[in-house]
Amino acid sequence: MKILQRYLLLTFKLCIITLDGFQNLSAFGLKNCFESDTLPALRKTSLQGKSSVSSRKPNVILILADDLGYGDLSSYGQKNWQTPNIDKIGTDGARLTRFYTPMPYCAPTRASLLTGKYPKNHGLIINPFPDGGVKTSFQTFRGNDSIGVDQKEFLLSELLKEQGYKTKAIGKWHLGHRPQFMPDKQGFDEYFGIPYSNDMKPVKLVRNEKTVEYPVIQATLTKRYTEEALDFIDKNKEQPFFLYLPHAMPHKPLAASEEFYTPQTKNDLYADVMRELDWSIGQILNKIRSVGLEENTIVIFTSDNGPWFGGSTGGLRGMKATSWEGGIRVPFLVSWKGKIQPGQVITEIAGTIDVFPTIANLLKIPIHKTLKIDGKDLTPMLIDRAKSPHDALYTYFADNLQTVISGKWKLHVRSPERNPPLPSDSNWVDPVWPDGVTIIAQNNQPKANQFPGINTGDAWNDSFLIDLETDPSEQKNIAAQYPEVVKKLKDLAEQNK
Ligand SMILES: [Ca+2]
Repeated sequence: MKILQRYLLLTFKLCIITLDGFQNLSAFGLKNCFESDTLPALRKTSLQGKSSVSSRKPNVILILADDLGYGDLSSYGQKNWQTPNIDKIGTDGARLTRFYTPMPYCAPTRASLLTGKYPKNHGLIINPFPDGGVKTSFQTFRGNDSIGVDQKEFLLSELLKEQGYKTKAIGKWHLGHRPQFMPDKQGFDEYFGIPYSNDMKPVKLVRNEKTVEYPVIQATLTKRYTEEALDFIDKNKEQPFFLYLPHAMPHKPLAASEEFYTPQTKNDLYADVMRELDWSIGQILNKIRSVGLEENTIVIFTSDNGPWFGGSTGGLRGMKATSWEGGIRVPFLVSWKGKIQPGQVITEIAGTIDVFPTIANLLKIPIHKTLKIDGKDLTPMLIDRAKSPHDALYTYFADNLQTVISGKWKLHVRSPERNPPLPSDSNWVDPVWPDGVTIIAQNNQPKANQFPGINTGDAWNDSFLIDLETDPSEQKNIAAQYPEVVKKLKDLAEQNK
């Protein structure tokens, strides 16, 4: 019912927008709107229901890791642990080396993933916090207990549900935990997971909107999310499905099941967690193959932002919550057997905002122009080796524009650092700690001296230009040598702040 209402609302808005003023309101343009050649997908499913949808429509599995760094996968250079299953998505298809999230933290990026918009345009620019935020010795995590992604936003889940897809979200939602924002109100038939970060109190496990476990046994979360995903694939192998799997790990507190936890080797909890995450993706890929859906399933793996302590940026500067590359550049792997040529390594710029339009286009679902999506379709890049569709990408922090990225250039418009700075004391223990049950003690978590990125280089000033081709670690400000580039990027910044 909500989708039908939204469709009618969308149609109404379209008509209003396309009319010059309201002089033709009696005719309402409705006929014209329904005859728009860009609307058939919405019209078809809204009017005919999902029974008419062909079972040959490709499935979509979108896996999002939490705080997984650019250097956390073997295929991106990680040497301390192996991630063969996650890497396989890239060798079966494409691996992108310059994929950017629009913000260096959770909720805004997740809303961008599902709406295709920059945070300033979908409106969720800070994290929902069930306890209103956390104050620690070095920072305040500002948040709000009552916010969520605006209900007028049209999510990827809703687009696919309109097309007759069976839809399920498993894991961290974080687009609002109040009833009106929950996944079952946002195009998902089913939901199972913690509705926000696994360090936000009260940590509770929810099925649809009902709490089914409190306190949560975090050690078995990855395992249980995986089982839930496998079950969903099994039950829906005869019809198109959209599985959105935003795993809880490797967000702190880290927790692994007994099968992967190795207390005998100290300081490698992050590796344990990564091995279990890799196992999870292996299970899902095996399942797709065993039920014969390998050639009819698009699989995507990415992360919502850079790593916190213990992870790796792969030699990029900074970390989560900064606008250095370590905070915003993340792995992105995509496969679709028979459609996306295997073994591609793509070095063009792309971003989280592109996932919605790319999936829509791969599935040949038209997106109505009134949705005003910021992302671009990456299909030509993935299928035909085209250049990036973006002249520039923009990253933000809350309501501030932070960086402009154009080809090899990156201009830092505002300070990329946190203020006050992150702790560096090796005895520092993260005071943010959830309620709940875990087999992992707090002092086993990575410490502040396990800084995940590079923390050297020139200090920021208000004219700060980096050549990422020759200086991916952002060590040297070369603004003085390229005043014309600085001017061009500052002009773009002005237009997109
Ligand atoms: Ca995150």
